[in-house]
Amino acid sequence: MTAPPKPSIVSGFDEAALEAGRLLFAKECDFVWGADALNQLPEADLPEVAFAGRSNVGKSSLVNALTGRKTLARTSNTPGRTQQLNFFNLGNRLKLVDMPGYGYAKESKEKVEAWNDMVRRFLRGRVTLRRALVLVDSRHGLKPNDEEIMEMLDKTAVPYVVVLTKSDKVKASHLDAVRRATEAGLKKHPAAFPDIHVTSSELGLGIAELRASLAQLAAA
Ligand SMILES: Nc1nc2c(ncn2[C@@H]2O[C@H](COP(=O)(O)OP(=O)(O)OP(=O)(O)O)[C@@H](O)[C@H]2O)c(=O)[nH]1
Ligand SMILES: [Mg+2]
Repeated sequence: MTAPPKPSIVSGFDEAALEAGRLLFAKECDFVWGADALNQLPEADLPEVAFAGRSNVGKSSLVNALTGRKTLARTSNTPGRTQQLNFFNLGNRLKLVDMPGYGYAKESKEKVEAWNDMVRRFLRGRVTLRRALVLVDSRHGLKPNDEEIMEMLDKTAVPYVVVLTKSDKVKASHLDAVRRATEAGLKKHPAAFPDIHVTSSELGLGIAELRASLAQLAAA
């Protein structure tokens, strides 16, 4: 008996798309600027992808995993590490925007509110923003503050995709349940892509597929 043909589709991405993602994310990626406020944003000159999600969900780690650089974006065990809108230029084709987390942090209430406000207003008003990634912890699934940000993105018609993070931390059965519950939860959100990405920045799972998906947004 002959072996079955090697599948050319990996989670909906064909080999050409995966290669386009690999090539894009192999390019130089430089930190451009960290904005403390919306009047300090860098020029809106490239398509942008924003990394949103609760504090500590793994936004900065995902920027590092995608770009293959361990310390490009600063990460920490302590929630509230990222305190600015941090812009990274990927090969002059795409900007990645690592954002402060919403939710909790060991900072004053005022500071956390100010970050939340900056994140929301950035997501609502940035003309070059092509997509938001809404990161959700595989252990916990969607939480009320994720719902809130998704409702806001629905209203402003910013297309977004949910990325389950830290999939290495849960059993396959739990992951499957959270994935199904999350997909069901997305049905009521018109601007959400129905398919979600399951990733582990630690193990590199789902990273090639996410690169392929983001490569479709990059400037020529
Ligand atoms: N096991 C595991 N740990 C992860 C993964 N991704 C991130 N972490 C850990 O989770 C913690 C938080 O990661 P960060 O990337 O700093 O999270 P963040 O969302 O940027 O957090 P804030 O900037 O504080 O909002 C760190 O200790 C990371 O090492 C993953 O895929 N697997
Ligand atoms: Mg961070």
